[in-house]
Amino acid sequence: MVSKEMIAILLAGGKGTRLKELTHNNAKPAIFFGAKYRMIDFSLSNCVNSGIDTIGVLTQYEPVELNSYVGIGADWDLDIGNGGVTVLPPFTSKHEHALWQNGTAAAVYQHRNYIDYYNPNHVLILSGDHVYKMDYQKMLDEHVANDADVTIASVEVSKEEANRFGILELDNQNRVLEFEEKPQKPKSNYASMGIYIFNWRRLKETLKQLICEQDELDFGKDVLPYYLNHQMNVYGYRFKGYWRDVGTIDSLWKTNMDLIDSNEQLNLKDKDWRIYSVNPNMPAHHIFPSGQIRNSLVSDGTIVLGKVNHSVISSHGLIDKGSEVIDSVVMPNVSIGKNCIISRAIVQDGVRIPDNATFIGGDKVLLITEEIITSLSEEI
Ligand code: ADQ
Ligand code: ADP
Repeated sequence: MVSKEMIAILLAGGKGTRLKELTHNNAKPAIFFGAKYRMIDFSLSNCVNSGIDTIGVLTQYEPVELNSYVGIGADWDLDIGNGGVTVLPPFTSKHEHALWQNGTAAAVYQHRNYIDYYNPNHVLILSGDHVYKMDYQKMLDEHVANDADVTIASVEVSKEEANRFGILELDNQNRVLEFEEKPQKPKSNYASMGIYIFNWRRLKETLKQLICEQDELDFGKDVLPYYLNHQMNVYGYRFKGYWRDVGTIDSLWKTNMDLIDSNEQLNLKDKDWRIYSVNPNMPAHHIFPSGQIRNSLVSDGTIVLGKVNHSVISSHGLIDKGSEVIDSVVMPNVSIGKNCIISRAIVQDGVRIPDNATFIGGDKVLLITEEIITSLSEEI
């Protein structure tokens, strides 16, 4: 077995409660995005493009769909011998106290044998629900040059959203002076991206010790504060590109809309940094004579007889005659009947909207689910 310089662990087990029904029976990283993708495609593709060929995907919450989607990783060119992508569910053994992995760092510690198998110098920790393009190799170069114990990727976020992130203060050498996980009153809007490179030996020793002392172990809440309190080398990596943590209905909608409105920020046409996805193998989308599409993304197999404006429409959909879809995100396998109006909404995958329905979102984006359609038809 050849030792690897760095392998990646992709945390894909969170419940994602703020995405409501979209995550009822589907893990957050398996959620559809941008007409062609699922959220996890971004982190997996970034790994492949950065030359990282070994990725452990830690699952926990509703992993069935994620499992079948990732498969053996062939769609990302990760179906290789020594490494590739491995979906790692929680397990019990005579050494483990519990099946349930309480917190992100506890989950990583449970899978230490997987990591040890590749004997890496460094471990890259990723989330499955971020939309971005990033070269992790550049971050590793800085991590090694600084002789860091951990390097935290960081980025500027909007002031209004700063309290949903870990907030950092860096000095001009990029050393982390302060870190606060989701503070109620953030001191700045410089945020942790939840992406870390750890020296593996150091991390394993630390987790081994901490796991005996507490039931729950999170990177943001526990491990980073511990590193800082024990004067370890904690550095930040200043990421400059487009990055979004898609954790709420509003941010999911906005990030989809960014693909139309500011597509130069996250250029998905870049041949040097491709975002791979599982191809649904469907015929081309078909716009009938009554159909009209403006300023929108429309994926394969979708049939358009109505009007689509400023929207993101996934594969295998139907937008029937007389209907209008405006400022909306439509997930795969959705059928929208005749004479409907859908505006500022996200339509969950598989939903069938009956004829003559009107759904108009306001300041808060509307999530149209099967439950909503069923209750509507019961009222009639
Ligand atoms: P959050 O994203 O809120 O903040 P957390 O809930 O710990 O952090 O989840 C991180 C990732 O791990 C998510 O992708 C989640 O789905 C997954 N996950 C959670 N528990 C898991 C488990 N037991 N097994 C496997 N996967 C699990 C973090 C940082 C912040 C930072 C933001 C940036 O803590 O400091 O600002 O990320 O998005
Ligand atoms: P959100 O913050 O939108 O609810 P996250 O994915 O960030 O979603 O995870 C929220 C919290 O739920 C995290 O603290 C995570 O540890 C926890 N969690 C992870 N898996 C599960 C699960 N299967 N059931 C309940 N909570 C979970």
